[in-house]
Amino acid sequence: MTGEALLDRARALLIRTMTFYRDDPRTSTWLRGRLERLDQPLRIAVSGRVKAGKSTLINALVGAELAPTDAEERTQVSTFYQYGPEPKILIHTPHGAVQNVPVSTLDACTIRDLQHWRPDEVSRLVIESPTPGLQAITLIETPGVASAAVQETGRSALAQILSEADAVLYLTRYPRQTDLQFLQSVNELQTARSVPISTIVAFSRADETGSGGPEALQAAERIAERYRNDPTLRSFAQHLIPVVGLLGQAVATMTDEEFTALGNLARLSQNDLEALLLSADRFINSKIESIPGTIRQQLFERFGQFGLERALTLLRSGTTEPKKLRSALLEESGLNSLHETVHQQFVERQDALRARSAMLAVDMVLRANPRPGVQQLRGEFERLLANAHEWNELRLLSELDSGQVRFARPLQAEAKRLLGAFGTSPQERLGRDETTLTADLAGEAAAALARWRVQSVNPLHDRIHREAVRTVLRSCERLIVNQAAQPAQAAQAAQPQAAQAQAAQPHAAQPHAAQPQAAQPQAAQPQAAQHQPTQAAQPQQGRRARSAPSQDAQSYPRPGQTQIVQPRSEPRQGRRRREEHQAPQGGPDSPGAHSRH
Ligand SMILES: Nc1nc2c(ncn2[C@@H]2O[C@H](COP(=O)(O)OP(=O)(O)OP(=O)(O)O)[C@@H](O)[C@H]2O)c(=O)[nH]1
Ligand SMILES: [Mg+2]
Repeated sequence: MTGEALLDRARALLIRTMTFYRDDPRTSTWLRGRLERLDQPLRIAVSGRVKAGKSTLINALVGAELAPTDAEERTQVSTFYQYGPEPKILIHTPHGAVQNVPVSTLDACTIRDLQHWRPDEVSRLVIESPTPGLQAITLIETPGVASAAVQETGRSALAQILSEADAVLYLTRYPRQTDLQFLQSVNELQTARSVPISTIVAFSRADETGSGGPEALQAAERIAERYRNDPTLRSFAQHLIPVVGLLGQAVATMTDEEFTALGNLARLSQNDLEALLLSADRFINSKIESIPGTIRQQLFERFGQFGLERALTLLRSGTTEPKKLRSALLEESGLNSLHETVHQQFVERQDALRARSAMLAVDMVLRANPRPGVQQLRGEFERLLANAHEWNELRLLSELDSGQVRFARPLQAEAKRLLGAFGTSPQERLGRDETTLTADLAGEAAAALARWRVQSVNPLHDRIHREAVRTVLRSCERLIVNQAAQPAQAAQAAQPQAAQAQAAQPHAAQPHAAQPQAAQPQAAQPQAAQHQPTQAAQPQQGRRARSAPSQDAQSYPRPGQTQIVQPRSEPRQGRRRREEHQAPQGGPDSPGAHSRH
């Protein structure tokens, strides 16, 4: 079952459940809302403790200053940032009324005032904006975990919002007990037990780690690495990434005036610059004719000390083109890495994540509103939950990360890669780059299948490991089936050209009909396919284009919007290689070997 087929089946079950409850207007209306959401952008909840930097990171991800940021506790109301053709604010009351606040522009002050309402007066705010960064995803900022707002209304309101999200981006400056409890509670939602909710943890405000300064990010990376090995945290979240949201936000929204001012600062003498950067006061209030104090203050507030130091160091070492400077700073802020992971783990898996949300809705209704005849729906629900391969993959990835399932080196790393931990395209699953020929991919998939077949008869594996091997084998088989479909497409695409060539040269060799077999994929590759850089990403693109009509996943905005061109394969490959390099030690066939993320 592909992600799309899975989504279709989940959608059909949702519709059948809606029909079953059609005499109950409240339930069927609620289900209709869930149904409509399946065609809307993916919803990602941005959650975390008070002042973790949620609003700042939302702005950095979206590439616009939409969410108000503040040093005081402000965000009391769950706030949805979603795409809309015109700026609009919708206020939802706890009683279900929706009020439209007419606005011509979305300014932080208006949103900030509304966010300060009590949660029993305003249950949620919906901010619609024509920002391109919101075309593929909707971001939901929840009130801070353990904040006054959450304590007042109990955790149920927060749980409600999280049950509406397809995935969670959780921010913490340093994981504590409340963070773990919170992540645990998210995963204890009933359907989540069978299909873990996709969660990424960002170590936010990483520039403040330790005593701050230039070494802060390395210190944050060391802490992240420690937590990547913590089985408790890993069972909730498979990805932990240090980020400096403040720098990401500043770079993603940097103006020409700011860039010019940074350039002027970089031209000061080393001594003057060092003296300036000693404190905020000196930076803002020292007398420098060429750079007005107001712009220096703006730079300090928006970039922070760490961001300024990094920007000036880069400029002084010759990175003077705006595009290159932005790109380098986004890399240093961790935002590129976060974007990449959000893309891999959420956007590329969006059909499976949406299907999961649909299932969660069905589950909630069947539990809350049982009635005679519901058993059939429950049976369908259980079957779909048990049989969808995408969920088996997500489950197994979580088990591999938490240490419940451990394969020996290098199988652990290979299993994760084949299951799509580093990207779900055939190239990424097979650890090849984007230019790999279809024939090579098919050969690689067949080799992986053969390796894992050996594991399927390994007498040392217990039941849970045998099941895990079956899931990996299934992923290999699907890769082979997908690759087998490619030559047919390539051959079709090549037909007009081949016909022309034949007309010109009647004796030219015809491409063979493409009928590769799983076991001998190379032998059956048609010539046309050999010259195609892989076509494998195409079906995925088509799928995404349907789910997010206005922007396909290829153009899913990177931080800073269009300015940043990051070669996607590089960071992924880099991460994959790092993981494989760090793969667990142990005998090749021992299921008890230790895993290391
Ligand atoms: N140094 C530094 N400061 C940051 C960073 N991210 C956010 N901040 C600052 O931290 C404060 C809180 O940031 P917000 O983004 O408003 O945090 P929040 O989690 O949305 O806060 P609440 O919604 O009120 O819980 C602001 O003063 C931000 O400027 C960062 O990466 N580095
Ligand atoms: Mg906030």
